[in-house]
Amino acid sequence: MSLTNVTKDAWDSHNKMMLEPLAVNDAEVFSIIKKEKHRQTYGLELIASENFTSRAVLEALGSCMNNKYSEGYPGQRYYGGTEHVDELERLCQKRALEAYGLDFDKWGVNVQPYSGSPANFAVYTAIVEPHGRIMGLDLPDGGHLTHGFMTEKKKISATSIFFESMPYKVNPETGYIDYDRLQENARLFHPKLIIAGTSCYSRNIDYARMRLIANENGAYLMGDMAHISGLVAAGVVPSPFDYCDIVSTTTHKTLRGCRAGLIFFRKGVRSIDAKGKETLYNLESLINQAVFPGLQGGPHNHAIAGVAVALKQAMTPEFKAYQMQVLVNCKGLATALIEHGYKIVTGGSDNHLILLDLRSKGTDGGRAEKVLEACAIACNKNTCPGDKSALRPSGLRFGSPALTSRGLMENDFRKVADFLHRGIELTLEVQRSLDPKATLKEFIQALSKEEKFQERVTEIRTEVEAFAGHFAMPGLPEL
Ligand code: DSN
Repeated sequence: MSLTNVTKDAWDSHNKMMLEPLAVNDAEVFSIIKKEKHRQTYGLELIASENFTSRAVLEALGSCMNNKYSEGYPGQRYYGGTEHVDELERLCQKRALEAYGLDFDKWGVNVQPYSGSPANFAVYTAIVEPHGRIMGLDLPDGGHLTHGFMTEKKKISATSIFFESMPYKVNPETGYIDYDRLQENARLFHPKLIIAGTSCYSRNIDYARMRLIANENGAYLMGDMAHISGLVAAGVVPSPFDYCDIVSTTTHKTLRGCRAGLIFFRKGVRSIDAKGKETLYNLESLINQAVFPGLQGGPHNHAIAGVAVALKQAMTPEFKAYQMQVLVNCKGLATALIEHGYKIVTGGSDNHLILLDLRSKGTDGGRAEKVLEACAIACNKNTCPGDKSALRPSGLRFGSPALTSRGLMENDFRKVADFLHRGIELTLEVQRSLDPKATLKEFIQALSKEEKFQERVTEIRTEVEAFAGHFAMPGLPEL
């Protein structure tokens, strides 16, 4: 068919289609989004890495900025028509540095990483040679995949395939990072990079101690503050910027923006030797080149717009109040669960999350997660320090950021703890009805097939939905 054969009707219809709202244009996708909106609104969101972003962020994210290619950096692009995305990217950089109180002469930032994992890989690509050595907190101990995760049998993360990874651990008795052992092992391993960051760790990191360990080995220290970046911006937890050479983060967890990543890097003098000779940082060009053209193509300008909006919000007194409440609510949740007889790893929390250790209760995270999910409570199973197998993690990770964004206060979190307790009690009941060796699949079958369990699920779920529906939902009104 040649272009001349396109009928006027088809062309008019095409033009109309391009202007239709989603509900009209694609009822199927619209209906899936509506279902997800309902799940978020009438459920209790306790996944520590999730949050509900604002209407303004979602509007920026859904804007025409999505349409623009702009490979390169402001002022040096491979495409025309980039004057506005240049302005946007510069604004986002400025706000990122301001939000963390950074001196523009001493720090720079790359706002193009698509998310946290690409940001971390870009840092390693920039400063660690292939098969160079990195040390990060082991994933079963609360670290992240991209901190070099591998098992005894297999290198899982690309960060352990392309770099040589030696993990550090938490003390299995206390749950706190074992800095002494990290120091001993670093003296043997001589890493090029040490990563101070976590995915499931409820305590503040001792950045000063990690700086000393890095210095002993001439290593770079990178803070991965993805989980706590909102708390850091509000100044309610210690800042990695005081001690690290590089800081990476996602922007959608406690920072409450859209999904993206940032890499902050130091500029200027790195060290001065005994004779007064200065060594300068060379991170800016290495990191910028690693992000683009090393690993990524065109930046996601709609995401950069959303991040810029979130960073503006992060500099307000309202944001600080929110982050303070995140901490209060998390402590309240921990206290209420302890009162219900549960054990919390490390005994409590300095930040936005807690890790519940279910070993003393005789169940595990996988089974409890399934029951809670059926009751409209979202959380995730997690290994606890000392777990023998990652296949049957014995803990549940809970975070307070998302529900705090909906306006829940400390007393509301007590009610949340009551729901969690009821869900875990039901988990134990289902388990007691089965052979002790029953698999997770058999557990799920019993839960979903047996009427007496379904009745209990419905009872809890109905109450959870009524409770959750009572709180406002940030974001776009309809979607
Ligand atoms: N997936 C995130 C978390 O849940 O912690 C980290 O990337």
